[in-house]
Amino acid sequence: MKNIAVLQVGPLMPAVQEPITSEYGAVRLPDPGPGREEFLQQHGGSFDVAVTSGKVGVGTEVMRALPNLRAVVNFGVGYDTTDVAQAAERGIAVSNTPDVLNDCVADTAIALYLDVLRRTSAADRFVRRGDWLSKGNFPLATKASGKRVGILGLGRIGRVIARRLEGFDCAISYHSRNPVEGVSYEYKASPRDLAAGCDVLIVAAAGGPGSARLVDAGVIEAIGPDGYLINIARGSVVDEDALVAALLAGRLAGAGLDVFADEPKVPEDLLALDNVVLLPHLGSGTHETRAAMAELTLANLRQFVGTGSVLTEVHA
Ligand code: 8YV
Repeated sequence: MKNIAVLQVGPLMPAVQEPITSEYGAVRLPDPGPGREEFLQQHGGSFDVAVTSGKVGVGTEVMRALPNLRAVVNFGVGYDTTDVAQAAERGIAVSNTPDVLNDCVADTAIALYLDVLRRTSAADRFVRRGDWLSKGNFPLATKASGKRVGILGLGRIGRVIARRLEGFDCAISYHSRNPVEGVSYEYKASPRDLAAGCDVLIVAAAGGPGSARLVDAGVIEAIGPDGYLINIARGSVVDEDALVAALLAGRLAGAGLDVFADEPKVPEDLLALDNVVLLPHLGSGTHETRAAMAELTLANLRQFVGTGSVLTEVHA
């Protein structure tokens, strides 16, 4: 096989960036701004593979400017930032890093679940402010065990979340594009039905055009003023303006969010709300899981260079 030319699109952790540079001579695409257009015009035709992350991806324009691209190797399970429709049309393989992050993203969902219902972050702020001394006992929270939990998207991560919630004696229902075989959880025909029948809605659906604003104002209303929303998937799956409006008006009891529509921007109105837990998209962010993601990213690249196909191919 001829020498493969590798393009790095966006920042990557050193465990990926260093080997792709030293072993494959990867060249970094200039970030949006001066020099990028010229770079793509001059060199775009020379790259076979792009290595990127779920945060940046290979979008429509960059992909068009790489006429000989044959693979996109994506660090991250989510690939909504990559134009997978164009990739499919052009026969470009796209790989992601499934499974290795299921535990950590599911753990993050559980951390948010417990925090939002039992109000541990709010209670921590209460202690630090000195309110325990001046105001006495912290207000009562909501029981977390035994709740009715709806999971939107019962894929790899959704199933691990469900398994963990079984340990909390929760009654689990779910909605996915199709019922999932081999699970005993109740299937609901729509996101709204799911929301209407649960105390806590956990969003675990993949991002991308097919799931944009699946959780709209009607779904949020169906969760109701005593219900909670947890999102560890993508900000795009939830109508963020509707969510903020519902939280401000008390039409939702609280929310736990690891993802946002326009990261790293978080709606200003949420910062003042004590019933909302805000995380900086850290779902997979542990040493162990990021190392496993790096390894799988490199394994996909190695496989492509050796055989012309990737290991964990995305079928959009
Ligand atoms: C990553 C993620 O932080 O894998 C994903 O889809 O959202 C996270 O694990 C991120 O996408 C890596 O760029």
